[in-house]
Amino acid sequence: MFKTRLCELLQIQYPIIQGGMAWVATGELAAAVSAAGGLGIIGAGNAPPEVVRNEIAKVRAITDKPFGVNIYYMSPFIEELVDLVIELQVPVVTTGAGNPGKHIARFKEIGTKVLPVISSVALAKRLARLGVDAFIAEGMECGGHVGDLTTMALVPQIVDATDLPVIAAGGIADGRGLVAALALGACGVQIGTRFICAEECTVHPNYKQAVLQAKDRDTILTGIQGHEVRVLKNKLTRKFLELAQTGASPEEFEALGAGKLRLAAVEGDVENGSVMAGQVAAMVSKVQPAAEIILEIMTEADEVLKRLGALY
Ligand code: TUI
Repeated sequence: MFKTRLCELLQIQYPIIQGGMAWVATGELAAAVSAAGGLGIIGAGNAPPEVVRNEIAKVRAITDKPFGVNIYYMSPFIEELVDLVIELQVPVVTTGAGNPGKHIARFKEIGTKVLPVISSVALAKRLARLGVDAFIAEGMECGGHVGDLTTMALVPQIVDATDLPVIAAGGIADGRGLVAALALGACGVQIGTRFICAEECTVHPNYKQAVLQAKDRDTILTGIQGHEVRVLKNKLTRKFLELAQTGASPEEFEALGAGKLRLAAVEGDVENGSVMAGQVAAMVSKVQPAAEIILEIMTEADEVLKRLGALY
């Protein structure tokens, strides 16, 4: 099977990193993905540092392979999380929903690789100057908090704007998506939605079922412009649509969304909770071990590459 620049950078076997999904990507999932040769990532979300410390310990109890922590920049615990990641010498940090600029020098000092998730060329250019190691270019097909551009449009523009490695995210669930990402100039992929249905993922079983049952048009963007979140349609998204009709304030939108990801992911209330998932949810058809997901993706990518090679 092939290797890419990403495998070298992160010291991993396969060019696949797992999305750092808040409340979903716990130590168990991250450990399984890393042990299988990808890069597992703990989604810190809004969790307090002691919870994240515990998730890191879980990973290290299972594997000594590299892994990462995703830092969500709207978390109330940003500074404590940065301190924790540095104290525990976490090999890789991915960042989301904000600019990690002021922390990059501290991560670099101890050799932690910094991979910001970005959805615009402007941010890529700014962060490249500050010494990040690679970019995760996330298109709006992804689940959760989204930017404006699709993966197909965003990835090549980021590739052209920087010499750093680019990882494609959003709309990728299988080997075809991985090869497409490579064609766009990426050196790997970040996959979230398919890993929700990994056996080792500790999210509530109802959440996995909701992803398994999703059809092509079952996701929708909720929230106010500039802060849209992609989720599976349910009772909560109908309430969001009703609220939009009334010309509600940003505060009212925020109040409707508060705590709803936990409600779905932990409590299993997938009707009133926020079931974040990408447009590829319909391509996820079974619960299977993380290692099997990775092997299937790599085997399919090999086949696709051979099929394309045969065109010559
Ligand atoms: O972070 C994500 N996706 C997420 S975070 C999340 S947790 C959540 N929970 C409840 C409600 C809402 C969210 C769910 N999904 N993706 C990474 C990402 N980050 N995409 C785009 C960005 C981004 C946006 C602005 C990165 C940087 C940025 O910087 C602005 C600036 O210039 O400072």
